[in-house]
Amino acid sequence: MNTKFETITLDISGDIATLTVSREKSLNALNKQVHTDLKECLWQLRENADNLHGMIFTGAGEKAFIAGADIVEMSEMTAQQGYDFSVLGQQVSVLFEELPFPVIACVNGFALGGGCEMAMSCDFIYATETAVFGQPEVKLGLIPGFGGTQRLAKLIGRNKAKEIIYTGRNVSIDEAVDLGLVVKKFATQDEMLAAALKTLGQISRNSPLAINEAKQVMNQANDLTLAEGLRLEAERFSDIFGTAEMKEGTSAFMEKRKADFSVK
Ligand code: DAK
Repeated sequence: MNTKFETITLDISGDIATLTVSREKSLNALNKQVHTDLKECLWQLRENADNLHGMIFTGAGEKAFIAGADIVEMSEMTAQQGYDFSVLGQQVSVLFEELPFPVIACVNGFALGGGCEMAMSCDFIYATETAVFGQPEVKLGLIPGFGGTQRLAKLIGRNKAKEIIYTGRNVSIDEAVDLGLVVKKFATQDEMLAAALKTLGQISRNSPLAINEAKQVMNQANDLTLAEGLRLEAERFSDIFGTAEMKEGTSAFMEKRKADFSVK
C-alpha cells in the first residue's frame, strides 16, 4: 500500500491508521491536491480494510486541524472549477463515511469551514481545549460546500446550525461539547491522541463485522424516516445472523470466556 503523498501522511501501526493533513504553513487548508491525495488514500484504505480496525484523522501542528478550504486557490476558480472542487470534497467526505472501520477526528486548533465539515464526516470528534469550530463561508460570499449545510444540521439541529452558518461565528470547544458536536475534550494534543488510540483499541476487541454494520446503518439512517431506518436495522441485524463472528460472540458468552474475533 502506498503511504507517500504530497500533502498528507499515512502511518499504520498494527491495525490502526493515522491520517494527517500536512500543510502546516497554510494551517492545513484543503486545496485540490489535499483532496486528490485524500481520495486516493481513502480508496486504498478501503481496499486494504481487512487488516485495519480504526483510524485517527488529524492535522499537522498545534495551531490548526484544518482552517478550511484553500481560500487563495478558490478565489481564482471559475464556477465549473468550483463545482468540481465541491464534488471532489464531497466524494472525500463520503469515502470517510463508507470506510468499514471507525474514524475519530482529532481536532487541534482551528476546524473552520471545510475543516469542520471534514471532521463531521468522521464517526465522532475528539478535540483539545484550543479547538475552534465554525462555518465562516458566508463571510467569503460562499456557502459551506463539503456537506456542512447538511451534516451540521443533522448533528446539532437545523435551527442551531442556521445560527452558526448565518453568523459565521466561531464556536468554542465548550460550546461544541454542549452542542454534541465534540464527544470529549482534552487538555493536550498528546492526551487526545492517546485517548483516541485507547478508544479504537477498545472498539477493536469487538466484532469488526458488527461495528461496520452499525456504522453503515447509522450513517444511512440519516437520510431515512424512522420506519425506513428500523426496517434497514432489522435487515442488517438478520444479515449478521449465522456469521462466524456472531457465533463466536454468543458462544463466548455462554462458555463464560472473552470472545476472540480474530479467529475466523
Ligand atoms: N486558505 C488558505 N490559506 C490559509 C487559510 C485558508 N483557509 N487559513 C489560513 N491560511 C494561511 C494564511 O493565509 C497564512 O498564510 P501566510 O500569510 O503565512 O502565507 C497562514 O495560513 C497562517 O494564517 P494566519 O496568519 O491568518 O494565522 P492567524 O493565527 O492570524 O489566523 C485564522 C488564523 C484561522 C483565524 C485565519 O487564518 C483565518 O481566518 N483563516 C481562514 C479561515 C476560513 O475562513 N476558513 C473557511 C474557508 S472557506 C465550496 C467548496 C468548499 C467550501 C465552500 C464552497 N463549493 C465549491 C461550493 C468551503 C469553504 C471554506 O472552507
